[in-house]
Formats: sequence, structure tokens, C-alpha cells
Amino acid sequence: MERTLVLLKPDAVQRGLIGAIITRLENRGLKLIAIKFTSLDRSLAEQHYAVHQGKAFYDGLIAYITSSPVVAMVWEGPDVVALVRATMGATHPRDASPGSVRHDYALQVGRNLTHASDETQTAAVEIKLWFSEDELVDWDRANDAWIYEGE
Ligand code: DAT
Ligand code: MG
Repeated sequence: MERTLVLLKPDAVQRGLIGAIITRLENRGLKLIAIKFTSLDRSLAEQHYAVHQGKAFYDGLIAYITSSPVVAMVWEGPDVVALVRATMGATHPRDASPGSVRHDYALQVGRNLTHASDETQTAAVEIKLWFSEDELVDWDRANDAWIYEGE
């Protein structure tokens, strides 16, 4: 089953939106595999956002993501990468669809609350960066038959 990395960034934590955002993922039927509440050091932030190095917003992005603790999670489900990106909404809250997290709770791109992996390959790399293999919990969920067809 596909997996993705989700971060609730410092603004989500500071604004008390951890529960509201996690509830949306739970309500969709996605399955939580790993979760930690942690502060990033600069090295992890730079590795996580390596693809954006050199861009105009990079320094501000690193300062923002390291400014306060984050919640890091791994979620599992069919097409979970695309599903979670849709739940979070477009990168810029101005472009995010009504009903998405970034539409409903955010205003500006530099305070857009969440990170979610953008492709399955990126997800694999990001999950390895944030979690060790033994932190990924393999568990049976009682209501899977009512969420996945053909179970
Ligand atoms: P996403 O987080 O939707 O995957 P991204 O990978 O393109 O978006 O960018 C990573 C983060 O960097 C994004 O969540 C917020 C910030 N960012 C992106 N583009 C920006 C811009 N033009 N100005 C300021 N911050 C930006
Ligand atoms: Mg991205």
C-alpha cells in the first residue's frame, strides 16, 4: 500500500490546528503508520527542502520550518500521495480549493500549514529521512473492510 510523509508545520502547531488537520486525514479513511512531535535542526530542514535550495524563498522557508516544533507523520492508503495533496490544497492558499486545509485555514504561501510528499518516489525518500524502519508501525485496522473495497 502506498505511503506519504505529512508535516504539520510550526504555524499549524502554534495555531492549535494539529487535531483539525489530523481529523481530516482520519475521516478520509487514511491509516496512520507513524507520528512524532519534534523540532528540526537546520541539517534536516536543508535535506527536506534540498530541491528548493537557491530559490528566492529558500532562506525564509528554512527559518520558518525550524522556528518551532512540527508534527511528522506517515499515512497509508490507496493513492495516498495524490489524496493527501488534494486534502491539503494548492501550495498557495489563494489557489487552494474550498474545503482544502490550505483554503480553509491559511492565507499566505509562507504560512501554508502543511507539507505532503508530491510523488511516490519523493515520499519514499522523505519517509526514510524522517523515520527509521522500526518507527513505522504495521497494524491491523478493524474497519478496513468498510473503507477498502474487496477486503
Ligand atoms: P508544496 O509544499 O505544496 O509541495 P513546494 O514544494 O513548491 O510546495 O514548496 C515548498 C514550500 O515552500 C511551500 O509549502 C511554501 C514555500 N514556497 C513555495 N513557493 C513559494 C513562494 N513562491 N514564495 C514563498 N514561499 C514559497
Ligand atoms: Mg513540495
